[in-house]
Amino acid sequence: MTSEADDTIAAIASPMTPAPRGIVRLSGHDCIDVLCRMNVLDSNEASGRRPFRSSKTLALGDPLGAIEVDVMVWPTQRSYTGQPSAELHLIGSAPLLQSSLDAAIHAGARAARPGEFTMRSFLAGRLDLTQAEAVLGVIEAEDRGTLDQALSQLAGNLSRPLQAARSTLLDLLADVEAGLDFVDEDIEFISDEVLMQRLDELRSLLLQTRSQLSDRGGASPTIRVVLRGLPNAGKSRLLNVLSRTESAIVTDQAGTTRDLVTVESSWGGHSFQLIDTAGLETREKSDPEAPISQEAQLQAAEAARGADVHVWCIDATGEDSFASLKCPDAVLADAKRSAELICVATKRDLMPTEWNGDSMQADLALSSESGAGVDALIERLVEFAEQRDAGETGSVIGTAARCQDSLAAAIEHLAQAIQWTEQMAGHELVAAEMRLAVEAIGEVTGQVYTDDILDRVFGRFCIGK
Ligand SMILES: Nc1nc2c(ncn2[C@@H]2O[C@H](COP(=O)(O)OP(=O)(O)OP(=O)(O)O)[C@@H](O)[C@H]2O)c(=O)[nH]1
Ligand SMILES: [Mg+2]
Repeated sequence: MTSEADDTIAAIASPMTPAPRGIVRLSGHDCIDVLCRMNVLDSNEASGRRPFRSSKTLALGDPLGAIEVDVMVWPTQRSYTGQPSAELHLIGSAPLLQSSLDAAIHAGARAARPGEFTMRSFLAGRLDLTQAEAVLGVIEAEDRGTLDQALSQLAGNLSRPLQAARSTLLDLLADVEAGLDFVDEDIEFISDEVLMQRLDELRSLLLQTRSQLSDRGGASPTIRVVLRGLPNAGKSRLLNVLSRTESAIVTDQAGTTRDLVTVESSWGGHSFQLIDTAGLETREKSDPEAPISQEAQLQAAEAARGADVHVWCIDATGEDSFASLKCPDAVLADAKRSAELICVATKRDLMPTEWNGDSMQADLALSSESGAGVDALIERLVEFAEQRDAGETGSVIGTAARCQDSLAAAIEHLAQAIQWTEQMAGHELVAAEMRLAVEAIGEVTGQVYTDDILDRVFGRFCIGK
């Protein structure tokens, strides 16, 4: 697979469904020559070193004739794939895209295999393996939650700590190996005590990473549901009804809840953590309650930031509506990007029978007094949990599955290195285990790879990516 990394490859990089725009992508050392042979670059343009865009005509022969194309060229290694690359943008019609690809192949390119563009980017050091898998996750994401995970993986949130751990381990290994060279002179570059401590820290970090990955890959973690709204909206009473407990104090005085109240519940096989918060308010500085209120607001905001679902409560008997909340990005500005917003009209029993919450743009109306509508809220929560689980089959799961064995091996080699050190079995043995751990971590991020690993990662991509 890797030996052909210099070929110039071409593929249709946009969906084969009718669209205003479609893309044929090329990458490889002969990319510019291929474009010249297709007559979409002239000799002047072919010698440029800067990326450029040019409007051209591409002759596709009978019966299609000549079509307008926008040619975008990255003539040097400074491209996504680390090779001269180009894109032809044309009308997104399947026969035109196919004929343009045929023209590129006729001019000397080879049809790209699945994931070959991203693999080149990896081979050029533009992405590490977990980031390459995240590209797949971004392409395949069907909801904000999965997109969020994939973007965070693409940003290096998984590989950064692992690369740092590998680099620390290499430094420690250098110390241990330097000591081996001076063993007769009794020179020590690192004490056994410090070595064991550092190895143990690295082992803990890897254990933590592995458990994060298995959280993503296996049983879904608890879903955090935060209840928010103005004072007296009925948040605490709703928490009690949902959890069938009397965990939160309920009174008719606004500002009852101060500390967060948290209860666990389970519906439809999913675990939820329900969090009751202080009602949103701002108090005058002169108000003796102001400092307590301010602290309660901070706590509520913090809980909101970490929540998966926001249940926004508004008293149905009041004047307010959810209109301003309907743009979740505005409301959930500093909340998780994947957070769900459910707007709930409370105290439904105090409203006329025919009232259903539409007038205040509620997602649902309920009563903690009669229990009406509470099941509908629970159904919404379970639906969210199911969607999230269904979404968690993307690349991040792929990463989790691929990396479990390597991480387990790295953890085991570190444990063995610690044990050899403790038993004073000799630094040769310790160094050998550390080297194996370095290699195992490198398999996760891609410093160490085999054709088999590359096939597993890039074989899951579609052609053109
Ligand atoms: N009739 C009726 N009263 C309700 C309902 N839900 C809450 N209440 C009443 O509304 C008042 C406020 O309820 P809480 O649950 O304490 O309100 P809260 O939003 O937690 O208020 P703060 O903690 O002050 O922010 C209490 O007197 C509740 O009994 C409901 O569904 N029907
Ligand atoms: Mg309350």
